[in-house]
Amino acid sequence: MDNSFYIANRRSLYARLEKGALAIVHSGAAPRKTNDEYYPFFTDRNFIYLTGIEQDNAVLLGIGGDGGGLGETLFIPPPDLMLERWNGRRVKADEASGISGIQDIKHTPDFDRQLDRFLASGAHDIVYLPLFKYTSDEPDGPAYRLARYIRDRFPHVVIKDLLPHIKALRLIKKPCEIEAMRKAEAVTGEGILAMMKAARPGIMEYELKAELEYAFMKHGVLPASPPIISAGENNFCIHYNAFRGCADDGDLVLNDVGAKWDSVMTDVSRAWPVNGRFSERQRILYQCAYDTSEHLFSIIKPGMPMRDVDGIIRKYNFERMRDAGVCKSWDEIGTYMWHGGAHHVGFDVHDVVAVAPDTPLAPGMVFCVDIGIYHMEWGIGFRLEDNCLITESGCENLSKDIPRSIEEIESVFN
Ligand SMILES: [Mn+2]
Repeated sequence: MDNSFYIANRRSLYARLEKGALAIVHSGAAPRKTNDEYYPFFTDRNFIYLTGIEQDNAVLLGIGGDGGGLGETLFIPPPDLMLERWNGRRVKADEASGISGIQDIKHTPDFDRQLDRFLASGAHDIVYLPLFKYTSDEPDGPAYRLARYIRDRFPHVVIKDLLPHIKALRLIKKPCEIEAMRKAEAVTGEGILAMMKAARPGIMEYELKAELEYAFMKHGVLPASPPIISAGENNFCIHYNAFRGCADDGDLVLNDVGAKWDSVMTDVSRAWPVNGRFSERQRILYQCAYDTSEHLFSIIKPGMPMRDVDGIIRKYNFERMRDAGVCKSWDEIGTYMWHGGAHHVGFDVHDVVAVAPDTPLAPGMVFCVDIGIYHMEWGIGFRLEDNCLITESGCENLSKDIPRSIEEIESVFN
């Protein structure tokens, strides 16, 4: 993505904050896995949204107000020939400046000194940090550690959460994000088609995973999040990740996968019979989900409250299942529908955005329309999940080209 995207994101962010308030965002570091081995580094999504830089142990220091980025500094790890020989090249100052559009590049070890100077000066008495934990008992990340440091050394400084401000920005996707998402959708489609084309009764889930990853890697693209590829009864584990099962004749294969392009993710679920033909019961249930999805894409438009997406999915799908004779009463629907159907997608696969149940849909939002049906008695479970872009007049299904109707799916096997 062009650095004008990151520059605009930072300007919008700084403009939301009090004049002189500091905004600090860390890129993060990979946690240790075992002995001297680390998990792969995954750049903090807010850091990359604001800078475009994939480098561990980097820090963005911005200053609030309408200054348009005056006073912002990016701290990157200094060149280190020995460490780079082992662990790979570090981003250099001129590259970092080119990618992010930040003029002032310094080295990470200078960050503490500069922060101390700023806070001691009395000119900056508010510090914004993105204070996010998924569970309250998880170890402190760099923002929490820094918050504690500031509280101990500079008790007059007020610490505020930067996250609501970044979440407000991330809610509405810019045209370049949507372009990146379209590319990611195309790669996602290639991955799913590769699996369908390789399929035959008896194929292992890990073989299908290899097909998906090979299709992605031909584009140098990584999965947005760990792919979910399961078959038969394994489809009843919503976040299944074992890949050891076998897709037997008569099984539905479930893919809940997405490619990442330029930091933008997709999240698409498809289900298809490993033998290429839907059974009668698979056909009944799949058609309910498909009709529900088609209905949603025909009515979603700006102004509709976010909660209605989930609500209508559940109600409409219930009516389809009732008409098909599968589900007798509304009270039973929870037996077959195990999860909600609408989460935003963007720089995160479950995107971190400012959205509440009554938030009206607005152009530029992208969220999943996900219909899951789990019929344990019949041994059939699956999801049909697409990525919905809100447009000026309605919505667009960004993943519509990936086979989704029964006819489209069966024709891949013919
Ligand atoms: Mn998904």
